[in-house]
Amino acid sequence: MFFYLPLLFLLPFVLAHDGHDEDQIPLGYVRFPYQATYPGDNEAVTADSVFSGITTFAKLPWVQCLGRDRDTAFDIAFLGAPFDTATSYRPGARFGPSGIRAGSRRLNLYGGYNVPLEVNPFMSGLKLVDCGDIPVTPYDNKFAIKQIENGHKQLLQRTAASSLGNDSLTSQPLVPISLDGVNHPRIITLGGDHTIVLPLLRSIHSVYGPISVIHFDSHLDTWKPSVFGGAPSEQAAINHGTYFYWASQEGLIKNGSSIHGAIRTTLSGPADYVNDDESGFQRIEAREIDTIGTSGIIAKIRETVGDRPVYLSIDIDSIDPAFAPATGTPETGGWSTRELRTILRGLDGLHIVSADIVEVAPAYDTNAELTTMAAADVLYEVLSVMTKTPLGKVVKD
Ligand SMILES: [Mn+2]
Repeated sequence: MFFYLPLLFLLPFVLAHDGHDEDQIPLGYVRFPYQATYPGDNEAVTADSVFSGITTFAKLPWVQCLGRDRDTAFDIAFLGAPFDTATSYRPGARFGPSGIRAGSRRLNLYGGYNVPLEVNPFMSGLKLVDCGDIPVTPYDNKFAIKQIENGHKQLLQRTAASSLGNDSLTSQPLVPISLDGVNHPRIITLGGDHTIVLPLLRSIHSVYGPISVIHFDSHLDTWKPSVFGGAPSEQAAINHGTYFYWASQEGLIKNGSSIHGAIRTTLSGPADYVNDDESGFQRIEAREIDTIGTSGIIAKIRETVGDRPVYLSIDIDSIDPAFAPATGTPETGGWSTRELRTILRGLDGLHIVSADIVEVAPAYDTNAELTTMAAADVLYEVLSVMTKTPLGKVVKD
């Protein structure tokens, strides 16, 4: 009898509740900020809070851009490139795209308004989507690099969903800055190890020609294959420390107007910097933040790039491992997450045609998801800057 007592206590409550429909909690009761709200989504009744549901970047709509939804136009797409078979030290960046998406869940919990930039990138009127991941084989680097180029190209070569509109200062109509005069969408790629930037720049080149690059990284990544990896084979010569060397050799980078930031790697010798110069890059070293500060760094970048179209590549290892430990080749002495975010906001007004964040290897992260959260927040600044500046120019008579 003793064991049945708890059940007897419960019985009256169960009977009282039965049949009273007005006591039922409606499925759609969860309201902002606990329900991800995008315009038109207010009728959703499935679990869709920041901590549940299907995880896309910032809970944006998932569009199968490379598959059955290929006719759906967009303005800015997040796209995963889960490739990590050209790393030199700790592998694992193939899990970067899913990790960064998990780190981005809370991005618009409070609405997504960016206070310093005075913009809400999620409410800018541009169509933002998560296109999922490019199919990438883990068995054949040459094939995988081609898959990444083709996947990125397929999206980049489309026409953007929204028109460019008029210049906010002169009210003149804006003209696209692409080679073919078409207003192309922008893609924010979630890596993957840094090698993916070679196929991404090949894709960028097909639409914009040789491009200025802003590259945040603790490493140069312009190393000659004989110096980085030793180049035992043609395939091994293309890796996450040499892809910029190859991009430069192929003429994908605009020499002299490209720049690295946060550099602090050791070198094989001073010749590495000579080779880096020849690859077309200026350099800002991580320690310069102690002398010229974030504003000095921003000024240097803007001076180098000017008003040219620019591609932005962010290695998570530009941030100090104290803030972002989950990466393939961590280097101490880096910038804080706050400093990198400030510098990125300083790019406001530049024509950033596309961007990436790479080398996020979630297996080495803390339980608090420091690195994937930092990666997502860094991309939030990039997205904010992008939504503020259309990829157009005023044609002067
Ligand atoms: Mn790198």
